[in-house]
Amino acid sequence: MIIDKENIASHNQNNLDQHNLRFDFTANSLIQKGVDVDTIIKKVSDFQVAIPSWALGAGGTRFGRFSYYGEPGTLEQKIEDVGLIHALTQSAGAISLHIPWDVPEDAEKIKSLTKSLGLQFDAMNSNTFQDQPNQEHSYKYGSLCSTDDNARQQAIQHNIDVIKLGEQLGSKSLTVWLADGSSFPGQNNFQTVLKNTQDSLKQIYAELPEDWKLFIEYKPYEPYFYSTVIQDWGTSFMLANECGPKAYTLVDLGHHLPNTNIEQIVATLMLKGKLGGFHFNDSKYGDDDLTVGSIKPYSLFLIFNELVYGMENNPQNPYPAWMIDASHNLKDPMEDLMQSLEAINSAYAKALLVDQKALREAQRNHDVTLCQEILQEAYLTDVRPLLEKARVLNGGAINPLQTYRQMDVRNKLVDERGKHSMATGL
Ligand code: PSV
Ligand code: MN
Ligand code: MN
Repeated sequence: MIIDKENIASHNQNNLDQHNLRFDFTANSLIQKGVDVDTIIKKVSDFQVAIPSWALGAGGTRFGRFSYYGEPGTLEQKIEDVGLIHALTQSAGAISLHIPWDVPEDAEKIKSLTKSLGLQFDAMNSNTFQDQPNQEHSYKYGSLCSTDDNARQQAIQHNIDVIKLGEQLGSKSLTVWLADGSSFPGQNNFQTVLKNTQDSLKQIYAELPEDWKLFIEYKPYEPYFYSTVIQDWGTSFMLANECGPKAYTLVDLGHHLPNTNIEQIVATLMLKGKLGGFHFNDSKYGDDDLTVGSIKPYSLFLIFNELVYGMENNPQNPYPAWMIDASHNLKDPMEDLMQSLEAINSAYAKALLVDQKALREAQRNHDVTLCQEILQEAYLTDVRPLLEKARVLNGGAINPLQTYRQMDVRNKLVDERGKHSMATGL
């Protein structure tokens, strides 16, 4: 392990005075306003976001893939990278695997490595959007929606196999994202492909262990450009309801058409107890998978405002599964993921600062101006010292990114793994 608690503690020494100064100022200002600062720090500490195995390698654009060196070439190395991020941030306590990219040679070994780094297994992700070498039936024209019974059956079986593997590892959920759709009008019969998808999901659901959840992702377009079978939250919600109580909708921030009111979708799903999971990223145009909070931080805050409200007021909704779903082709993925975690924790902490009582009162009085003021008051608070405190208390770095650079982690990984290692994945 390149980083241990002692290393981090010694780097923290350089930042401690600054941190204390900033923390005291922020905490005192908030306490004066009646905020329970300790509770906010505790909630931020408890908030753990999974890192997907495919986010540790350099993702491609449609036109090229540029390595950034020292990429994790094996599942063990991907897990170790998440371990590094978690050691520094104390907020990435889980990894999400994608099958068949991440099939372990020895599940027990992988399990104990993961545990030794303080990580858990988040949702398993199936892959029926690519044909694998030697695969018998092609997914070129769809998988769970396919009108080719053989391809459809093969895709169902793959999902069942992923559940079985997840059981060995100790995962508790399966996320299904389907590329299934069409690029040209007339290519698919909408009703047939939807019905096939529904039937397939029901067969997968029937194999789900009692304590597991099924997450159904939606996406309006891409890779196909005319229609996607599970195109929106309504379709996902309907399919989840058809499957049963262990099936939920999963919201991926990048899977919406521009200007969609995602916070309202969140509120609706939580009211109905069907928001199962969340994939964080940011985008300008579509499924851009950019660093969380890099384009629309205020939207992220508004989404968290609904998540916080939902977590406090909707016991019918289980605690959602959190994951970053990003792709990196310019920045070092580990740096990018740390920036994303900071943005997530920051939006969460700000949402926790919203004076819910005052907001309800202002809403009742139809004081629209005050409603906005209350949200802005929370959003404009600099919560970074609170996030630093949450990390320090758990043995993380006051400044994870700076510590990562000062420790020269990337170059150490290049020494260890070589320059041209390559991750399996997108
Ligand atoms: C494709 O859009 C995608 O980004 C989905 O969001 C999935 O969650 C991910 O790939 C992995 O399959
Ligand atoms: Mn996703
Ligand atoms: Mn996506």
